[in-house]
Amino acid sequence: MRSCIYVLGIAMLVAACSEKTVKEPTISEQLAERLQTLQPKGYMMGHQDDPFYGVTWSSLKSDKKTYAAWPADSSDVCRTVGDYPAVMGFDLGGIEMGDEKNLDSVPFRQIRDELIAHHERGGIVTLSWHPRNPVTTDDNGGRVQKFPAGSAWDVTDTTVVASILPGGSHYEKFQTWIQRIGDFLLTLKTKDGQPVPVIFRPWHENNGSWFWWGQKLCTDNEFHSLWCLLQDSLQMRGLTNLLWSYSPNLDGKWTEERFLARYPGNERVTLIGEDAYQWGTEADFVRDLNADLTFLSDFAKKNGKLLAMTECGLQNMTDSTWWTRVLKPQMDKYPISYFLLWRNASHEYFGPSPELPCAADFKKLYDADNTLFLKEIK
Ligand code: BMA
Repeated sequence: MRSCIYVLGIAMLVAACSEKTVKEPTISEQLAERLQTLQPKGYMMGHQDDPFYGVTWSSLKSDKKTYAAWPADSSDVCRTVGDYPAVMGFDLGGIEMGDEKNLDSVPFRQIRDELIAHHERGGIVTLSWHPRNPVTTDDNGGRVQKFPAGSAWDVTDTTVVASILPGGSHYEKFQTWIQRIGDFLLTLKTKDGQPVPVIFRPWHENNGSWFWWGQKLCTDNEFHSLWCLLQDSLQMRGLTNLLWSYSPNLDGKWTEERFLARYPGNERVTLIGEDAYQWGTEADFVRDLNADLTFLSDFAKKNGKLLAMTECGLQNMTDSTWWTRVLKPQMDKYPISYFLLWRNASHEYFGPSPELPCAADFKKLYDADNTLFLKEIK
């Protein structure tokens, strides 16, 4: 009898252990594993708003009911090199108001369709969110009169973050905003009902002071509370398909102490990003980028995090060899998963287009062994 109980005990223990070891990874954990596996092969190329508009075309000008008639393969990256970006980025600014279109006039319906389509063709998707200023925007969802009033860039009021935290004057309003973004995120499912994995990158560039959640606009504690408020609310709604990316801006002067002051914590972040544009001189950009990527790659390695250039570029490609001459040599030195060039609008573009002088350089970038486009990650 005693030996029976002993055997039963062992069997239960083994069952419990194997239950633990076979626990299915969540959708975001599977995405993290995919990124880990791809990283040694090189870094993926990403582009914001890639399927919606380019330097010379736009699907948004067509009637909103007929947008589906727009060629489904429209993409400046694809038109230039014959392959899609591996990563596509989209922005949810405006979802908080219940708007039909985002801040760049892309219908959310179209964002959902293209995001799912990119996932289904084997690509990776990332979402940013430029919510309006909850204190200075009006409640009616009316377009603000004069930019940046009421927008994410409205930094006239330094009490915004405090006011949307529990007990704050705009807490209820922000709860509605979180509800709305959650509602949208919950619709990101494939035809057979599987949630689409998404790299989610809220409250980005928070070490600058150009967004209402920026460095001089809230305290370290307020920023932490803001991060947790959004993350906990979305996780409570079962959104386990979000891979959380913490993406400060190009800085050049990180110290561990400064970085940790606003870092949400290892249990809250899977990917550490860097938003890095060359706004000034090439020399300054290269210096600051290397300083940051040295610090961030070291931090990411020590803490088991992924690393990426979550936004980058040179506005309007004023130097047509910038990608292979300036950007690539720096990225080659660090274990980044991807780099995401910002959007190609007619007035501001960061990606290639066959009509532009930079197209030849982009083809060189495409031909390099360590740059990964869609076909190479499938
Ligand atoms: C900024 C600019 C804006 C745009 C915003 C959100 O960097 O490109 O024109 O509205 O991103 O996409």
